[in-house]
Parts: sequence; C-alpha cells; structure tokens
Amino acid sequence: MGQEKDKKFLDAMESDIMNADIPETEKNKLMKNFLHLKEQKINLMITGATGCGKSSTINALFNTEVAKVGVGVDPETMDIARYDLDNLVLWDSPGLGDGKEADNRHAKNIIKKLNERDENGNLLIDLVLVILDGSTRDLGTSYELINSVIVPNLGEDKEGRILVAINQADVAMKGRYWNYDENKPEPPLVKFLEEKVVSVQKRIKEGTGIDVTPIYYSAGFKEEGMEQCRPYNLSKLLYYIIKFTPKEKRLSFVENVNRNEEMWKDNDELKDYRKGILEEFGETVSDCAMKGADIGGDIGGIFGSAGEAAGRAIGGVVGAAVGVAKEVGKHIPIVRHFCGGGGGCYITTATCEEYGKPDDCYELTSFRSFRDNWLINQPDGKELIDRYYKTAPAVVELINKQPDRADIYRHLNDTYLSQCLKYIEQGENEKCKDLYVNMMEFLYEEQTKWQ
Ligand SMILES: Nc1nc2c(ncn2[C@@H]2O[C@H](COP(=O)(O)OP(=O)(O)OP(=O)(O)O)[C@@H](O)[C@H]2O)c(=O)[nH]1
Ligand SMILES: [Mg+2]
Repeated sequence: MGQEKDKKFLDAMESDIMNADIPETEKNKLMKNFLHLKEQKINLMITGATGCGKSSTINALFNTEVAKVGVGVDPETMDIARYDLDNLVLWDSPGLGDGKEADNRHAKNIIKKLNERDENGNLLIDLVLVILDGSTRDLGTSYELINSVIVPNLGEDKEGRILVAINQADVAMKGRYWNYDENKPEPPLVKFLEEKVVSVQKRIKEGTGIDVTPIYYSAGFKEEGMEQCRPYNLSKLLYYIIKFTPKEKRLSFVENVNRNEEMWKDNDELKDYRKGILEEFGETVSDCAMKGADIGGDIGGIFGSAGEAAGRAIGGVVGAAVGVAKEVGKHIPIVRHFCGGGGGCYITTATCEEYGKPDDCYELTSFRSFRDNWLINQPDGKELIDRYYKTAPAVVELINKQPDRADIYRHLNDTYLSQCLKYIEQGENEKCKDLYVNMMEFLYEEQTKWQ
C-alpha cells in the first residue's frame, strides 16, 4: 500500500548523495555505505505468554495487519511465525503456559532460534522483545521464560539483546484508574504500573543477574463492532526498540512503521520519544553512512545535517506518524527562510517539500508578512529588499558549495534569523530590520572567503 511512497525517502537520500558537491571518490564511498545500510536486515523476536498481546503489538507498531489477533481460546500462534516486511523480519513466538508438552516444544524452538546464525556467522536475532501481560498477577511462567529460556541463550551481550515490555497497562487494575477519555493512566494506576516495573526488574535481576529496564504500554485493542482503542506509550516502545537495534540496521524500520498517526499520540511525557527516535536515526546516518568517507566528517554538506538526514528518512514515515517532522523542522529553519523569496525562491521548493515544509509554514509566513506589510513601507525598506534579492541568491549558492555549509547555516540561524523571528513576534520590527542588515553585512564580508 504505502510502500511505494515510503521508499521515496530512502530514494531521496540517495539522490542527495548523487547530487552532493563532493569529490567523486567520496561520493562513491558514501553511496556504497548507504546502499549497505539500506540492505541490512533486522530480525526481531517477539515472545510472551498466550494472549499477552504479541500480535496486537506487531500490528500496532508496523505497517500492516500481518499478525492475526486471537479471538478465541486456542493459542493462535502455535509455533514461531515469521513475517517479512522487506528487510524487517519479525518472529512471533509463543511463550510458555500452554501445558508441559507445548511449553517444552516452544522453549526448544526459542532456544534454537536464539542460537541461529546468519550467513555472516552473526547471531540472527538482533533483539528479543518479551511481552508480559500487565493485567495478570501471575507472571510465574513469564519469569520462567525469561530467566530459564531466553537470558541463558542471549550470547555475550545479554543486556543489549533483550527488551521487556509490560502490555495491557489499561487493564492492569481491571480497568480502574484508566482515563478512557484521555487514554492515559490516572496517578494510582501509574503508581501500580511503576511498582510492577520495579518488581519485574528485581525478579529478572535475582534470576539471571542482568539488568533490564521494563517499560509499560498498551497495544490498544479492537473488538468486533467496537472502535479501535488507541495504544499508549507506543512511541516509547518504538524508541526503545530502535535504541536496542544495532545502529547500522536501523534504516530498515523506516519503511515499515505504522503510518496511522493516531497510534503514536499518547505517551507518558517522561521523555520526548519522537525526538529520541530522530536522534537514534541521526546516529545511524552520521556514524554509519559517513564511514570511511573523507569529507570533513560533516554530513551537513550532503543532507544539511544529521537531523535533516534522519528527518528525511523518517520524515514521511515516522515523521508523519510520530510527529518528528515538526522536530526536524526546528533543525532547518534556514531552509525555510531562504525559501521565502516569493519569486526569488532559492533553495528549491522541491527541497522544502522533501523536508515536509509547506510554503505556508509559520516562519515563512511571518517573514513575508514582515517584508510586505512593514519593511516595504520604511524609508529604506524597498532598497533593502531589492539589495537582498540581488545578492542573496548568489550568496546562498556560494554557501551551498562549502563543505561546512550546515555550520554556516546553523550560525546564520542561531545568530540572526531565529532572533529576527522573535523580534517580529514581539512587534519589535525595527530591531528585526537592524539584525537583518547585520546579517547581510556579515554575509558580504564572509563571501570573499567562500569564493
Ligand atoms: N485491553 C487491552 N487488550 C489488549 C491489549 N493488547 C492486546 N489485547 C487483547 O488481548 C487479546 C490477545 O491479544 P493477541 O494480540 O492476540 O495476543 P497474542 O500474544 O498474539 O496471543 P497468542 O498469539 O494467542 O499467543 C486480544 O483480545 C486483544 O484485543 C491491550 O493493550 N489492552
Ligand atoms: Mg498472536
């Protein structure tokens, strides 16, 4: 469905590299790195007791309704089921609690899968997500699964390969203290869930010696004839999944995250998970795509900045869904300012579109309004505007050729433009004009360095 559209973002990054103004050899290295990143497979195992919500979680997190959600009493997922979403491979495995014989079979299957190696000899499963049913007091079989089956088979980096998540937070107290209107827990339920987190952590530490940081969430649920109930803390869950996934593999999430914005809305606000997700992707691009390429270690010249690159990758996917597009926007206001020419639009409209910046965004509208309603009416206003349109495009073109163009733009933004915007907001038009003139003077002086 949305697949073609999603691909666009990785393709856009590819064409950024193609069009970058850097030596051919560096371009090739970069492209090689990028194509390598694009090909990486992620193998995510999702396990937990019958009915804990494995299928619901998969369906909430990812693009398509791949995993069948149980409606009857029989465990729907008898053995390990595999779902291929391009380069994201999900292994949905039953946990324990189906009777002795079935438990033994499940445990054997899980152990085998955890020890399986890929064609390069690395462990196949990158991360095991163990889901606990938060609505039950009896987590005995889940501890058995974690402590005796999973942890002993995680290999060397045990703590980096397991994530424990407590689902069904909404019904942890049988539905009490869940605020259905706002889709979030009330303080007594928060306290209850936090205690649960601590006790799960303690039981695993006692049983295995390893430290895990469980999180609680709700995958949301859908019943016949009822409206879909929104998940809670799904962004948080995705943030941790991405954080625990090896950096060079993360791009494979880009195309497969659920595009339904509603799913990502409600979270505890302990951290800005959307921004966190963005930063994690940023690391992938800055650390992995640039590997071995000698272009001053600055990806700004190609993508604008790490944030932009990540934003571009996820801008239309997680961005639309998780809302990071707005965050990315904050990193690149300069692009908007120079797009604000109205006729003299320099960094192309296409670039703005790529970053998801509408032509009528707040900053652009503010600057245009300042120019057309106030500046033009000042004694020297028209002259200033004319001068800007005569010189700005050439200056921008020069800046774009600099290897440290991202730093230059950042400096312009931090020192001048963001302050100008503040002045406009405060009605201090005169101050805005002065600062703007200072910026132009700075540019005239600097440009000799760039030629
Ligand atoms: N209230 C509530 N119900 C949930 C939540 N997550 C899942 N459910 C419900 O729990 C039931 C089991 O969910 P599944 O996703 O099928 O669980 P599963 O772990 O895949 O189950 P098996 O494949 O049978 O082992 C379904 O009726 C879901 O609608 C949640 O966060 N809150
Ligand atoms: Mg299932």
